[in-house]
Amino acid sequence: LNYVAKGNRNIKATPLLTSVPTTTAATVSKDEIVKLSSLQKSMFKTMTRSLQIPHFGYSDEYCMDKIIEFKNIINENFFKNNRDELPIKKVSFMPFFIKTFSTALLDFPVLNATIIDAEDVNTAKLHYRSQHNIGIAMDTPGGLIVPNIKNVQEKSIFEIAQELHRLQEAGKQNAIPPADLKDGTITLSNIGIIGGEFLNPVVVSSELCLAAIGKINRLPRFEMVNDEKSGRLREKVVAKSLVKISFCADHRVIDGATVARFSETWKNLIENPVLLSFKLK
Ligand code: CAO
Repeated sequence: LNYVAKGNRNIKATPLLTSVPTTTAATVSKDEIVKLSSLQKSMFKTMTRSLQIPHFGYSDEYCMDKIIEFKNIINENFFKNNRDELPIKKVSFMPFFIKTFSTALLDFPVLNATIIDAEDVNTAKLHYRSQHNIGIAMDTPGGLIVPNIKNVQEKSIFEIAQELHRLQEAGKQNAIPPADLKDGTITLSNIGIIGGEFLNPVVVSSELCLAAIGKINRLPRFEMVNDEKSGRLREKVVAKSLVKISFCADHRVIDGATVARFSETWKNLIENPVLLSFKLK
């Protein structure tokens, strides 16, 4: 995923070499052989390196109902009242995912670490990184690119939304500044904006963990409710907005239980965003 961060530092100056777009459907009327684009070359190298890492996957389903409510309140109040003065006009889901992810990460610093001197198990060390530079997989006209938002642990949801907007606008022009592509520490990928529920993500060699977000769907689930007549608890089918989250982690140093505990912490924040305010200074 972070192939651009590692390999291609000159995005604006490097037009795609292929005549066949990689991100949209194109009709090929006759057979054609084209060189890999510079983005594809970088992805080729980084992903080949990635697949040498023994990794594992983990998935769970999170309820989005309260984040949707939270987002709607912000969009209907904050943005409605200050619309003309603000650089962005609304907030999407991503800043909430990013902030809750970083808040959960504060209790699991190993997931934000990297392995150094990894060639030999006797010299290998873990570098714990205090900055949460969260890479955002971005679908741009030039292809997949992964800029990162620096120091998310110190940023508000509004600041994250502004940064994301800046990166998205630059991504549309294939003009993401090289500094935004460097020094990522962990990655989030929201594939659900396009479709699909699960992803089988691949972690890059400079990071230990990555999480992918699927499509938010309205689905029926059982819930325990108080029966008004009997006063007893009973099961009821209710509609919920649900999203599947898929993780990939480096199994050389991260175990499944750590990712499962981290996921439970992140899930709790997404399902109860009021908890975010408890640590506000
Ligand atoms: N499920 C359903 N709807 C979603 C969603 C999800 N998971 N994520 C976002 N949406 C909705 C938003 O709410 C918004 O709807 P409204 O306009 O009605 O509010 C709409 O989709 C557009 O959202 P956005 O453009 O504001 O996007 P975002 O901030 O949520 O995400 C970004 C930004 C950069 C993550 C996304 O545009 C993107 O590029 N995703 C693709 C990532 C990718 O390619 N991953 C694969 C990597 S492996 O090859």
